[in-house]
Order: sequence, then structure tokens, then C-alpha cells
Amino acid sequence: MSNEVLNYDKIAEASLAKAQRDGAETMWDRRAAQKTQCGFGEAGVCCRICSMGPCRVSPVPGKGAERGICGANADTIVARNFARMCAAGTSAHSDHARDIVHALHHSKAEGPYKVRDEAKLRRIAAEWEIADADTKETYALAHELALMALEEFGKPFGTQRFLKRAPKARQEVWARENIAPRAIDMEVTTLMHSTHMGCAADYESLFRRGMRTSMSDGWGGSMIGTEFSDILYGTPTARASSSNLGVIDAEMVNIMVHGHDPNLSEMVVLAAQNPEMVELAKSKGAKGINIVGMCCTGNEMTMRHGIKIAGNFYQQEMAIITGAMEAVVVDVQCIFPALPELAKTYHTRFVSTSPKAKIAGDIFIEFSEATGLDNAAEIVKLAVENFPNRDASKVEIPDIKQDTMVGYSVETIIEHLDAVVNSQLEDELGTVKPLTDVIYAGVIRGAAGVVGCNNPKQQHDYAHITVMEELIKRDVICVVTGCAAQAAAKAGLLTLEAKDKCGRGLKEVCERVNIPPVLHMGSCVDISRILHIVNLCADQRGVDPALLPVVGIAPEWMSEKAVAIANYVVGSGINTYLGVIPPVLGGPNFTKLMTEDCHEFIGAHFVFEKDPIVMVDKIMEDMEAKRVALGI
Ligand code: BF8
Repeated sequence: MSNEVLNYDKIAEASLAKAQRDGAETMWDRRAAQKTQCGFGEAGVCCRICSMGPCRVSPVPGKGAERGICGANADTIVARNFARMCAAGTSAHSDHARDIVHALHHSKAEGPYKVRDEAKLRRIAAEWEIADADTKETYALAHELALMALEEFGKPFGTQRFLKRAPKARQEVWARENIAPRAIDMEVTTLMHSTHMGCAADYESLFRRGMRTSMSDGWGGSMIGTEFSDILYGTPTARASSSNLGVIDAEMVNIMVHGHDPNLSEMVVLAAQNPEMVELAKSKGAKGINIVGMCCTGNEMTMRHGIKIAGNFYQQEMAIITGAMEAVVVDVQCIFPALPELAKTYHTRFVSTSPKAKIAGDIFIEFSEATGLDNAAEIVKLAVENFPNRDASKVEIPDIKQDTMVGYSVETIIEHLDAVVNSQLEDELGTVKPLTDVIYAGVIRGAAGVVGCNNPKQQHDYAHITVMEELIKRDVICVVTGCAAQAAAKAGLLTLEAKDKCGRGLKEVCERVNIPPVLHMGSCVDISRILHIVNLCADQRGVDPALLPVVGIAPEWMSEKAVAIANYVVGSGINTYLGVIPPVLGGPNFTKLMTEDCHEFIGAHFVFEKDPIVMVDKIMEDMEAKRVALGI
């Protein structure tokens, strides 16, 4: 099977040929079966919000129906659909965060859920103004902080606590424009209300409400998810790992953890380390147990433990097609419903674990924080006992893997920057000043957050890698998360050696600070780490982040979470470039609002550009214009 959007991927062709030989169906077969995708849906002008419809209005003015039965026009329909994507994306990240906070609330010194970064616990407690944060008994403090975090989801008054991390100038924009997010559940609920039949019909109002909801993701759910995961499982530090399907080991019991929530995968790793489990694996003829990660669960696990990365979103099927996967264990989000059926072509067991994401077709082992380690032990045992069922004739693991560096939390980046602090200038340790110094001096021209998924509307990984390679060549440092980070890992961009692909300025920075030019900052909820470091930089220079030469980029995005992310990044004052056009073009006024007019009140806007090279040209223009405006 050949497919032009897979040309860039060295593994895809062989892997899909094997799938065909094995009689396995993949996303590419299903994509072909879709034939031409719906033009109305793509333009965002199909409305299914009430049962008088579905109504579809013409994406081309003057041709066909201009209003739905209720009278909603194209801009209203597009705005409502878009707002609902923001609500769904926000709910996914934030509900994940709520589970992390629940785990902290269950934590105790004997574990398995326990405080592993006590300094961060005390730091966040102090930031949230808990009395005696530095002296309170650890678990009393952890439980008090967890309760406060749970209130961020449903408190009746006030805005998100982490908003104070932004410089005053940005906080003033949020207050003035009424986009400072309140309780997370409130934002999602009121947005669903606003988009109900017969409510909001003003596209600008819907855009603003969608943005406020998305802000409750970035500065609420996602930031809580990141910080509380660090408290529970440790703040990531720089470490080595490896990536791509070659990390699957023919001689080991292979278990793939896939999804997003580290509460489960942390327990799977613990259970697999149990010597009795390792002995059991050996008794079945394996050399041991090999945990590999997929999607953002993979990112969470590699950031904190160096767990090997099997791949990104579109490789979830390919990992099973190797024929060497004893179990795929999933929690929530980005899991193809096709996996259990595909697993049946091989000996692979597909284990879904979350009542929120029960996937029929194989086995459901309900996971809860109260019984987490026991649930994980049951799953690992199931995988180990499945090893003898492997069919050697079906095993074919691509001989391709790439060394990579991971683990660049904000704290770890600052530690690296400390190494180059100029003591003669009496600069302080523990700040981002060395980073802003090189940006202001022009040694590097700016910084880009490259994030998001894979999408067959783009050549796989090609858009990610082209954007990153072009940017570092032009002295723009990149920070990456999600499936973009895994694309970078596979392409060798997360290595110290990648400095040789950089312009002179960035190369020198990489050498002196001892970092790769593309830094893995974690999973998609960890885009909150990117927000945090950008705001530290803005604060350090005393400016609104909107003035800095920084951009957000999602070259191959596909999920509703990515829509919420793009919205909160723009809401945070950062221009955001999308390589896949969102379903809004059928609403011309709404599109103009997103791509131009919102700049006037938020200080940032969206750019839609499918061609990665043209996108980078536009980004460089954007950054250089910001530099001129700053006088640097
Ligand atoms: O949250 S980048 S495909 S795995 S949605 Fe999903 Fe997209 Fe990957 Fe992580 Ni993010």
C-alpha cells in the first residue's frame, strides 16, 4: 500500500505492507474508504445542535441556503461549532487534571501515590497562599492543596489561581476583555449553555466565550495537571531515552502504555519492576519486561523515567502490527477504537481501564486510584502470561530507533541556564535571564513552541520536522510537547548533536548551555510549562508576552484539545500558526476575527498555513517585526 502522505516516514511502507499481508485493517484503509470528506463539515457550516436539522448553509456566499431553519447564519453556526470544540478540549485536559489531583488527595507516605517532589509541593502551596506552607506536615499540606485544587474546578466566585503567574500587563488584558477564566467546570458548562439552540448568536461573543473557556484549560486544568503530576511523580530532569518502533524488543514481554494520564502508567511501571513479575516473565521464556510509551502517556513516562517512546499518534496501530506486543494498556484520549479489533489479528491483548474511555472488544480492567497498583499488577501479569502466545512468524520489528534527550521541565531548563550565568554582572541564579539575554541580543531570534498531533491531512511528521529544522536553522529555539515532540525524537532533533543543524547563534547557545536546540517539555497538558517559561521571560523583561518574539505552532493538529490549546495560547498573547485549517472558513466574519481582528483586543491572532516552509517564512517575519517593535 503506498500513500503519498506517508512518504516521509521510513517505516510506514514496510509496516503497512505487513499489515496487508497479515489481513489487518489500518487507519489508511479507513481513510481511503471515506473517499471525499464532507465539504460542509470541513467549512464548519453543518449544524446538528437541534433536531430541526441537521441544517447546512452554503460555505459560499450567494449560493444555496444562507440560514438554518432557526435563522442561524454561517458565522453563528461556525462560531458555535468552534466553541463546542473548545469546551470538549478543555474538559479533556481538565478532567485528566482532576484525576491527578484526586491521586494527590489519596497520597500517603507509604505510597504508591506519594509526594515525590516535596519542594514543589511547598512552592505551589506558598504560591496559593496556604499558611505555614514551609513547615506543615507533608501529607496534611498535600491534602489541603489537593482540596484547593479541586475547588478550582467548581468554586462559585473568582478566577483561576495560576493567572497570577502572568505579568501585570497580560492580567490587565484578561480583566479588560473579560477572558480571565473562572472555575473550569463553570466555563465548560456555561459555554455548552451558550451554544445550545436559541442562545448566543453573536459570533464575536461566542469567540470570546470559547477563549475564556480555553483559558481555563491552559491556566487551569492543564497547569494543575502538570504541577500536581510533578508533585506526585517528580519534576522531570534531563535524561536519555530512545524512540521509534525499534524500541520494541523481540526478546522481552512488550507492554505499551498509551493515552494520557500518568496515574495508571506510573503504576504499570512500578508493577513491572517487581522482581516476582520479572521472574514470571523469565519463566515464560522472555528476557524481561519492556514498557514502551505511545502518545502523551509515553511523554509523561519518558520525561520522568526515560521510558522508551514507541511512537506518536499514527503509529499506535503500527506498534501492534509488529506482532511483538503482548499488551496495549490504555487510559484516556487519542486511542483508536479500532485497536481491539486490530489486536485480534495478533496475540496482543488490548486492555482499557478507564470508565470514561471504555473501549469494547477485548478486556476492561477498571482502574482506580484506590486500587491502582493492584490493577496495574493484574494487567502486567496478563501481558506476561500472554508471551507464549506470540506467533514468531508474525513478528517483524522495524530496525529503526533513535537516541533522544528528554525531561526539560522549566526547572531543568533554568538549571541549565544557571551554568552560563555571568557572575561578573552579579546576575542571580535560578532565573531565565540568560535566555532573554540571548534573545534580546539577537544571538537567537526568538522561540517557538511546536506542539500537537498527526493528521493525514499533512504528510506524516513532515510538517513537524520541516518546521523545526527550518526554525533552528534560522536561530529560533524550539520547545516541543505531545506528538510533535515524538516526531522530533524520531528525527534526532532532541539530541545535543542536532546543534549542527542550527544557525551559528543557536548552535553556540546549545554548546554553552549543553542543551539540544529542540527541547522536549512533555505531554500536551505540559504546554502549561511553555506558558510558564514564556511568562517568566516576559516578567523578567517587564513586558506583556505579546511583545516577545515567540510563537505557538501546531503543524499537524487534529484533536479538540488542540483547538482549546491554540485558543489559550492566542489568549495568552502568542500568535499561533496552524498547519491544518480548522473548520471555520465557512464563516467569513468569524475567520477574519480569528486571523486578524482579535489581535486588536488580545494582542495575538491565528495564522492558517498548510505549507511548512511558507509557515516558517511568515513566522520569521512575525518575529523580526516584534524585534523591531521592541527595539532589539
Ligand atoms: O494530547 S498531540 S494526538 S497524544 S491530542 Fe493526542 Fe494530539 Fe498526540 Fe496527547 Ni495532544
